[in-house]
Amino acid sequence: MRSLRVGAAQLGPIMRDTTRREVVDRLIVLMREANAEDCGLVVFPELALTTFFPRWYLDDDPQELDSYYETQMPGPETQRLFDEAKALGIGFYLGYAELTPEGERYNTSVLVDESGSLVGKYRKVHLPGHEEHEPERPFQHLERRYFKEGPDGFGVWEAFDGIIGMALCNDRRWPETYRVMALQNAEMILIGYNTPMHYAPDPSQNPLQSFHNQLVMQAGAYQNGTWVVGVAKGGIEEGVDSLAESVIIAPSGQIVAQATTTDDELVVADCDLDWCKHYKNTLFDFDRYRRPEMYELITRPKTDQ
Ligand code: CDV
Repeated sequence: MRSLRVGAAQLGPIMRDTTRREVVDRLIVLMREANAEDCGLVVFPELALTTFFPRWYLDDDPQELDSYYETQMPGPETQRLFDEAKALGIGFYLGYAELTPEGERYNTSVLVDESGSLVGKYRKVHLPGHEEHEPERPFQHLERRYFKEGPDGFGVWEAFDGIIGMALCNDRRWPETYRVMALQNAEMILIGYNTPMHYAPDPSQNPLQSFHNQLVMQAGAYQNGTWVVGVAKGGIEEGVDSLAESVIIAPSGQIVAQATTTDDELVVADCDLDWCKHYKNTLFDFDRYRRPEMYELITRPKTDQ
């Protein structure tokens, strides 16, 4: 049995004036807690180093906007996290805003192994929200203004004695996110998220936030025979209430651990990576049962009946 004990390190709110140092302190507390529980991997949320700044239109203050991005990973403030991981011998996934030397901006995550070395980087593919200021909204969701769509797609990495994939927030709602990684034999998919309880384009979805969160990640896990670790930044951040409910989901689609608060909280589960084989070798034996030749888009002529 290849067992990986994983800690889903949910974060409560991070305010506009919270410093990186204060955030990294909180991440280190959670990392130490995960280590004390013998975790081999700890998973932090999307944009885990700052407040969720796409809620503001910041054209009047480009300096403030720039302050939310990392130009290096590890950088001056995050090096402590890498050092701590190495000292403890624990790996981590971390979401953050990336500003490249070429001036490109991405919503990014990294996977770091137990020696503190970078295993891989993922740049968010499905960017929700809008490009322009929409003052009629109670708050903005300007991911499409502040980030470029990730150009690299969904890769997987050999790490932690398994095959690990990464995604970010809105990606979790799209079946192809999981399927593209499962076609590369993903055994565990790590997903950080920031999900406001209010969805301005269609508030009828507001009461369904929790249901949809579980629906997509449980289906993604089951239909692809993979573990899914979904980790929130939840609670009321700068007046915006966001879903917490971080979860660890087995390849059966069952939730094996779930956060109970909307604050910093670690939930832990022993994840048997060999459990994936049950599904990948039976119901979801892709080589045997998938019919990709049937997946072409065909517009059929209208028939009489
Ligand atoms: N950060 C996100 O990607 N949030 C989206 C919201 C805006 C719908 C999500 O899918 O949770």
